[in-house]
Amino acid sequence: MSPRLTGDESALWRAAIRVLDANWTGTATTPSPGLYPHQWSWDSAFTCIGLARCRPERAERELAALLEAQWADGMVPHIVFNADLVRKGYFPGPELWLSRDRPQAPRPVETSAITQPPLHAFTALRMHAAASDGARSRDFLCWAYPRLVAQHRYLARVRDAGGEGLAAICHPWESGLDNSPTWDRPLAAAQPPPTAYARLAAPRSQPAGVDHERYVWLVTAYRDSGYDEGYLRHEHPFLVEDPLFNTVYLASTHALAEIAALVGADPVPHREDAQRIHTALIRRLWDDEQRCFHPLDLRSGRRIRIATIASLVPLLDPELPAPMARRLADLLLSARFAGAAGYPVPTCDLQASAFDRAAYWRGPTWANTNWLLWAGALQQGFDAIADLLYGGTLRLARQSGFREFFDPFDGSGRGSHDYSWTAALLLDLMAARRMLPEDGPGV
Ligand code: 2M8
Repeated sequence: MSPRLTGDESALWRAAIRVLDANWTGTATTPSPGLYPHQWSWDSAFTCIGLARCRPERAERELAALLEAQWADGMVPHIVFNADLVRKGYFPGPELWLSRDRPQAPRPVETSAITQPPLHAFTALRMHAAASDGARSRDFLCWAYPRLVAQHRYLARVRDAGGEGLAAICHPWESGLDNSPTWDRPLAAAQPPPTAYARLAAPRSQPAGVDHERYVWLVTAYRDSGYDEGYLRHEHPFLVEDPLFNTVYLASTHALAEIAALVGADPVPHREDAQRIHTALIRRLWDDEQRCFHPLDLRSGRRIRIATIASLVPLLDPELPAPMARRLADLLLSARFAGAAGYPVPTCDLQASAFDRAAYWRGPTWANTNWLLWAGALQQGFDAIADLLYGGTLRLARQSGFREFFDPFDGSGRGSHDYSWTAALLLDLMAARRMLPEDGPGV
């Protein structure tokens, strides 16, 4: 008999669904209506993983809305703007990106012109695995497959600036971990000219100041090149190979091979791509001295040696050599990460000088990175670590609700309330243990 939810867990399940229902716009789930009122790329991927457990048709609509906003070159934008919102509801909005001026951008929606971790093929496969209507779900995969292939071709064709199979990111926003200390050095090296940017609007409080100005300047520099591929590879001042982005890319490439088999396409090219990404991930980003993965700054040619949550995410690589997996597990459990945090896993090494328990991606615990590590721990057969991450993440939501992020020492909630991926991933964690409410998952 499958385990059932306790009263407390049933309440959590229902509350999570209420959050996702409230954040639904009709085509997508906003990360949080107040702070992030549009559709974000990797938020949608995480949210669809949860929606697949309770609102499967809506998961398909959401992923479709994102893929319909794909650029002609295959790039899946990190934001799809909601045209119904008053302008300036979020800065920077369409007025910074000016996607409407670019022939390769979709119509009539407006989008950003950079991407985010490509979790979408991985998500589509999970949606299929959770589906009760197999035929319908396969139809959706048939529709999504060529679009996902185009997304991966874009990454291989345009972003492999290092030439060995990894995809480089051109902006901290593409990492998803915007103000991670990882980006401090490459951002500091990317010096904008003194007149490059006059503040257009008062940005939100986090991250603010000089970093935010650099973020905007990086966008304007890329935009002013006409979002040119050659400029991006050869001149753009920020270009980094990141282990989190590339592990997600690898996981999705494996998923593409499985999707190909399901829709009657050839899985072999995807398996070959996965092999190439895996080899490059280890060859280029494994730091034997520090015993974890670190990003490679393609502009300076140097590793960025600060341990963050991204250093641990390669646990999700199914072919990670066992000694490396063990070292990552040791680091994860050490006093630098889970071992000294009451509410693991902090997003930055607790012993790093840049660690800040309250500052967004510089230390707090996030549900999505916990979820990635949980999936990675299961992948490696580290069941005790998976249990730790499962229990810790549930405890955070029980104590503080579906907050954007959490203090890693006392579990208090920070950032926005009713944050979609926190709610969605809680649903997935509970469903993965087959803990479903008596009256059906969609209650
Ligand atoms: C945060 O990023 C946006 C820019 O993309 C922002 O700071 O305004 C990050 O947490 C990112 O990972 C997330 O996708 C986005 C929306 O939740 O917010």
